[in-house]
Amino acid sequence: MGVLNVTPDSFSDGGEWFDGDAALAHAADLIADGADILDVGGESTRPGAAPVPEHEELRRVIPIVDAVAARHPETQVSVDTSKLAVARAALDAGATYVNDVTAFRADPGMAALTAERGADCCLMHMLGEPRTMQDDPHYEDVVDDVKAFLHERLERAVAAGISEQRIVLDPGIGFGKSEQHNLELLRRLDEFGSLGVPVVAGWSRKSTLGVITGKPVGERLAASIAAALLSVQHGANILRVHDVTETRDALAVWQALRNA
Ligand code: HH2
Repeated sequence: MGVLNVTPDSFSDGGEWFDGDAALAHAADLIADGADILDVGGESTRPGAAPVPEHEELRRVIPIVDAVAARHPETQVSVDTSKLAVARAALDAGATYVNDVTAFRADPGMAALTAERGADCCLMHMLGEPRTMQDDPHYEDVVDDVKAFLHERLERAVAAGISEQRIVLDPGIGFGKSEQHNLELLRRLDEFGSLGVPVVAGWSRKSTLGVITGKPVGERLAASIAAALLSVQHGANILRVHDVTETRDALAVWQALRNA
């Protein structure tokens, strides 16, 4: 899953793809590099981020979804949103995937919309909301707590009529988690396999990698690839990344070794 942020303030690429032509050129690059899913987002969810009004998110996201879906019909276009109106308009414009970092809690209508349209969806765990989520997050046991949450969200989504084959789950690296929490989620990621649906890992450029390496966000490529490969080793099925070609190369080595 390649990330395309059409925002002025995303934590690693804010402003880079805000212009429509730049966004479409980057989408083409990510797809040529081997992204199977392109995740288009118009609202940053970085710690401390302010919410974006609906009309502004629609203005940012929909023309890009529309153009990418028309130009790259072989690629699944995902919309990274928690807003019903944005998801609906994106599905109308050719998206077939809803990536909701609130796991359909921000707008309960999301589950019904996703079911009705037969779309795929990613349900992610987040403790609290972006503005405050990094203020001393606490868990009894981070893996058990996140897993119980995702299990409940999965059951609700299925009850709303979404086929289980269309649901993937994501522990939400960096969303209301300390470095230790994130590392514990990676170390025990295989425990999420018992939920019975694919697991997403989104480590790309995240701050825990900066803490470990001491590197700023623009210099976390090697650390992101290490985390991506370790996630696969621990059972991740989908990697949400900014650097598709490098991640693909690393995965190719992994797969060659596995098949040797
Ligand atoms: N991470 C971000 C945004 N959306 N969705 C899922 N399912 N999993 C993630 O780990 C995830 C996500 C944050 O990264 P990014 O989109 O690069 O930054 P920003 O939220 O600042 O736009």
